[in-house]
Amino acid sequence: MKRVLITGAAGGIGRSLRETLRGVYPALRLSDRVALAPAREGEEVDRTELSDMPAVERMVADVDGIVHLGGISGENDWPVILEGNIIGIYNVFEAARRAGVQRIIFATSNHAVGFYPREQKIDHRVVPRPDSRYGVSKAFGEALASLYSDKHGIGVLCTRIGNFGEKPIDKRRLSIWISPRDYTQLVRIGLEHPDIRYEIVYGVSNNRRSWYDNSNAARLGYRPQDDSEPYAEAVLAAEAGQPADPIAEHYQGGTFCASEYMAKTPQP
Ligand code: 15L
Repeated sequence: MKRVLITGAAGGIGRSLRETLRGVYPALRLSDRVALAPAREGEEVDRTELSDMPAVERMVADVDGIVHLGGISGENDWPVILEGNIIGIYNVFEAARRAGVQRIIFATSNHAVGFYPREQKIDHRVVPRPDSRYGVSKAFGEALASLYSDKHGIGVLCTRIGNFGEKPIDKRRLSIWISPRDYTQLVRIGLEHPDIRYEIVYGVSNNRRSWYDNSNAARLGYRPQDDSEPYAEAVLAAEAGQPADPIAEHYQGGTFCASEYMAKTPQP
């Protein structure tokens, strides 16, 4: 990997990877729709709207691998999701194919499978159960990645990210938290592992309360170093006595499931 592109580089994960991947590859190309801090040594800064195909083609020129974080990072109205996460990811994969890019790491989300109940441990083989239009867009991205892997030979690692941050912020996030250093490790596996064709892994730390069987990530060499448990007492104490929505509490996707919920009988 000589030149690695990060889309969505102005977001929380992008800003973190800009630091942790600095100097790991000879060139980091950082792109976002908004302005970024000026390039330092070993960096290139780019400004691209992912719905603009000619601009996306320029963005991917001469890169060996892409970490695709760009797009909308939560629930939104359909036109916004359509442009940012459906048209946007199509443009990235199609431009990558035309440019001969061999590797893509896709930042998919726990919300692609958010309607699994919390008592069920799920692995990378479960069918999608999106909990939002946002979750549907992530499931679409996973399917598109599968197509470009099978048909065009691009190696893709789909990282179903739980919640990225310095520490877990609530009870739900104790089960799905990922630390910056663990996510960096996963991204590096995606870029550097010699045999990735199409893989789904969970982007979570080694959390004792995890809802995921992340054996596929372990098979690829992922050895997460962090666990949310040391934060559990403080997180649970801060939440004690707060009213809990029964739908949000029942499903892994939490409030993404409860929002706009109208079904009379909850699915198991
Ligand atoms: C996500 O996919 C979002 O990008 C992030 O903002 C959080 O909402 C996270 O999921 C989560 O479930 O905590």
